Amino acid sequence: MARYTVTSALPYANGPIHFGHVAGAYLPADIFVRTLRMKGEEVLFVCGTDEHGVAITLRAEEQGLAYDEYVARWRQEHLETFRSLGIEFDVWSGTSVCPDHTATAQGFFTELDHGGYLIRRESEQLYCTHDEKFLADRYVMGTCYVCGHEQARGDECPSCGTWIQPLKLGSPRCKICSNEPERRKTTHWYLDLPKLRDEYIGEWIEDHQWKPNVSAFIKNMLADVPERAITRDMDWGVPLPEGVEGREGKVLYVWFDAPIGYISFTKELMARRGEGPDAWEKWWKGDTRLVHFIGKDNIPFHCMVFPAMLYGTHQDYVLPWAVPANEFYNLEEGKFSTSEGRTIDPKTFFETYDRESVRWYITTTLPETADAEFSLSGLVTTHNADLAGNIGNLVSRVLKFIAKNYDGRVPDLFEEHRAEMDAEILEHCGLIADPAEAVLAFQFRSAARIVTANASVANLFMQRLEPWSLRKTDPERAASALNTLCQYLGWLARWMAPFLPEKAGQLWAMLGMQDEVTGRAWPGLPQAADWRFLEPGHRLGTPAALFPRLEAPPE
Ligand code: B3M
Ligand code: ZN
Repeated sequence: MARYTVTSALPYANGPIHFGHVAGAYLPADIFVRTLRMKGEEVLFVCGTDEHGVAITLRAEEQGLAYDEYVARWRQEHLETFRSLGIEFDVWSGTSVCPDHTATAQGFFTELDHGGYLIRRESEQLYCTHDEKFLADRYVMGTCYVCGHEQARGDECPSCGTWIQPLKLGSPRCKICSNEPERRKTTHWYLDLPKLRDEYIGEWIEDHQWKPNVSAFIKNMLADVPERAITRDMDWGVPLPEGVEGREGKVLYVWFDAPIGYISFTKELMARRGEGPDAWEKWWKGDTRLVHFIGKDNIPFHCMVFPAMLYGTHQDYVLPWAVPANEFYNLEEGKFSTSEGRTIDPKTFFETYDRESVRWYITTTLPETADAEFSLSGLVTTHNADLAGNIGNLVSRVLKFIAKNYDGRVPDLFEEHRAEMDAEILEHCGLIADPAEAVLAFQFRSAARIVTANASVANLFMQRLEPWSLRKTDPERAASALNTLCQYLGWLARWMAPFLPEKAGQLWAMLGMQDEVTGRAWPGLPQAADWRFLEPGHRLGTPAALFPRLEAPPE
């Protein structure tokens, strides 16, 4: 038994969730968590919205909304998107509303400061005399000094990806009023990443086992780690702790407070459950495996910056056990990107496509080792092949035949046929693997392939035994074969549950089971001695088409 603290990247409360995000950080996490729960592990699954930062204040201002009102809309919208995909967190909160967030984030600041990991430094920054404010990162636009792009933002150049130093931008202008800003002195706090790296984190990163795509990325970064500013001149965010000199008008940088949200949301949940003031600690300080599901653009923060912060507090926080970051998931030919207008909104999508087909298709195409692509024709082909053709066909042939010819009850198993049936389905038809092993290795595509391969086993068994014709020539052998198929469908339903929770539940009900399939223990692989759990004569439910075939999408 182990304990797992599982997080999915906190989505910005600033725009819709796309399938790209779903594939990167949410669906794999949900499958992982569902598998762990069925395996009887202790799991906490944390998420919520990332609600601070300049990108958000800018957008809210554009729309004439108060910041809190603006982020509340997205917090709700995201939750609905996740629900529509069957992604279920234990806690869903937001960094501007979680009651524990301010104190927790300020605590990090104070502890890092005590540890000598914060540097206070005066610097020049662009200031707009018209709007009377310092222009934090994206409030400045100008010409990129690397590629010459004229619409570079003060934090990043959208054309070449350079992390921009705003003072170096050519022809800088204020994003709000377009006037040219002036330089003024201001004080900021910097996280001393070089020191944290040299003291401990560098070595930890070198020694840690990372996913290969993560490893390459993170080890390259180590050589050149900058001190990073963790404060901003603005009023939307977590204020600096009381008593810090010069704190007025400053908040913590969004990337500093956001990952701390994982911890403050945990505290919020434990308080809501009435578990006592220290209950959150077992998820962050005790013996737990911390797993961060993220997309690849979040690797530096989750593999280096946040671990450095956790370590630097000297509060015995655990460091990540695994960061199964995925590559990018593209939509047909272009990136999922609001600015380029190429988006598929999962919500409208579900009017045409079943959420389970979408979960399945995304799982089978996850960008685990390389960028991957979502296409409608792929969704339809995969649904028709794996779900309608393989699993759905199997279920309906078996259950309808039994409904019609055996009064909807599990047929008898005749003792003289037991060994033959066991050997046939458990050995000769190609049953090879337990999908949970691939899930626990973060190989979700391969886990899904194992589920379909396991379903193919039963299809092959049917082809070889042909219970429909056997029924006329050898009724006892036919009944025994169908008994075997019913048992096997019960295993298949449980294997499907983390991936296709709703359909697995429907199959489970068609088998006449009264409880929740997702609440069942993980079955592992069947063993000939005791894998039959349905008694002969057990009344099955009503068979129905589990996965109706889909039409080809419009060109
Ligand atoms: N909101 C970035 C993103 O959505 C950021 C993740 C925060 S995780 C602590 O890509
Ligand atoms: Zn201005």
